[in-house]
Amino acid sequence: NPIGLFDSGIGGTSIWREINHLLPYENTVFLADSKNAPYGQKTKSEIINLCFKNIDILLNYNCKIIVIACNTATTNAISEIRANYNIPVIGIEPAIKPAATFSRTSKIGILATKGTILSDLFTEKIKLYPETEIIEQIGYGLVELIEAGKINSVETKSLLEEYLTPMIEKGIDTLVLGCTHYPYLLPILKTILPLNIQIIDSGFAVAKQTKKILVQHSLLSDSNKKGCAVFYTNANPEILKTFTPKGNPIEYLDF
Ligand code: DGN
Repeated sequence: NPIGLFDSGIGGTSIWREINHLLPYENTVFLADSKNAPYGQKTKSEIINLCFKNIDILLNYNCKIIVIACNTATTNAISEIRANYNIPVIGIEPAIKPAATFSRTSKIGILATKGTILSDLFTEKIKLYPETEIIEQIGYGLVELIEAGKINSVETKSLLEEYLTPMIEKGIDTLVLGCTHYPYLLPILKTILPLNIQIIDSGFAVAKQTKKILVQHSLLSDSNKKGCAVFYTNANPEILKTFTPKGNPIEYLDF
């Protein structure tokens, strides 16, 4: 049975890549709910309902585990999801702990969606690091630009400069990418950030956690075969295609 992943759009393919890299023998089904992107601007109950809808579809494909490849969905809905589904669920949250541990200036920046930054879960988590100065920034507009395939646009670069300059001036040495769309901005981020600022995201940690839980539940597939992947989107498949490795089926699905 496949691993089921979903995101409020195409960004979660960055998590799919990490999982596929670590577990190449697993089958995967990825749902890109681009029609409803960005979740970051929606209310908690809207986000919960969208998550339930996505998980119900993934369960129709007999998924054995669900990976929420979206920080906004995780931080707003993971408890409700775990309370309603009897299947292992892996979530993704901004990597505050590794950032706080690695930072030498004890100043870290976090770039994430409004939904993530304003969530109760995130607000509680940052309280655990009173010694670290955490500079939060909502990435207004970035998900929309990425969804529109405008990663390398002047607009994207100037928004990033606007969001990051205050953090750079305050002396951060670590930037947390708290949205699964943002790893696709790495090439531009590297042109904006000084070399001493390290950039971290949670992709690899999520892949490792997925493997751990599969092992715990005896759900890991036979590592001698190669897994296959299917990507579904409820928006333009051509854009999703540019975010997935060649040769994988990408299909339009009305959901
Ligand atoms: N990719 C989502 C996340 O990680 O939060 C954000 C997309 C959105 O809907 N705002």
